[in-house]
Amino acid sequence: MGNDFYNVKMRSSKGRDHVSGAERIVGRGAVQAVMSDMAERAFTHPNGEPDSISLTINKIVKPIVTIQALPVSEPVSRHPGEAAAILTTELERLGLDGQKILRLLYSLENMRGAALVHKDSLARLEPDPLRGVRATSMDYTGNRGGAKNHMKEALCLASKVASCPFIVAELCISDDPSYTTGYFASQERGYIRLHKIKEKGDPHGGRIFLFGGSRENITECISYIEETPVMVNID
Ligand code: WAQ
Ligand code: MG
Repeated sequence: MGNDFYNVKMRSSKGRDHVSGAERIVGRGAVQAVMSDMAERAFTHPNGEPDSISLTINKIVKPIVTIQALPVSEPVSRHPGEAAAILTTELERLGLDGQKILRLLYSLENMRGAALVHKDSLARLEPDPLRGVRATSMDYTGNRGGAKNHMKEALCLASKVASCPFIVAELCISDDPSYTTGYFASQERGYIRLHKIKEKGDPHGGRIFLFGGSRENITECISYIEETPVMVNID
């Protein structure tokens, strides 16, 4: 009992709009402190005070997988054109159609999750394309809670997604109008930060998980990304 771990999740909304979310994987003894920290994070979100905050606690029943964070690199990227050029190079290195994939990335309507896309046909593989696939059930070492740490949370998510054997790469643009750094990530190339991937003030964002498996692997891939508990060793 004392050795059980729990997935603690927070979601907040204002009217019908989503405001913020967060999750942690912690031992029984830390649950109470984490819940109070998350409620505070929800109340003080820069997008305004929510009128509804949900906190849920779920005991982790599957074994927790521990992985190493992807190595981080930071090439010079001074404007969206430069970021797009780096993305294109990375996609072409994988033998993929960089232009088409970028067009899809910039055309995604804000979703809760990521588009799961076949790397060659670019077919959408999610059961619900409006929602997308949500990477959840993960946390990273040294997480002290508090306000959203865009980079650490993204590195944690990207490391988990890249550790799925059917994913060849991920592309990400934040939907936060003031956060203009995005990334490209893959097991081979690591986590490549792309500053100024969009103009300041642009509320559009999105994620693409590029799938390289066969039809039979889709369910297993989604189940790993959405459900397998993963702890990412970040330091
Ligand atoms: N799983 C899958 N997709 C998600 C998830 C999730 N858990 N959370 C968000 N998304 C999708 C969704 O379509 C959002 O619109 C989009 O990603 C962007 O989400 O090194 O803040 O939470 O400094 O706005 C990158 C940090 C920050 C780069 C990314 O994304 C760096 C970020 P946001
Ligand atoms: Mg956001």
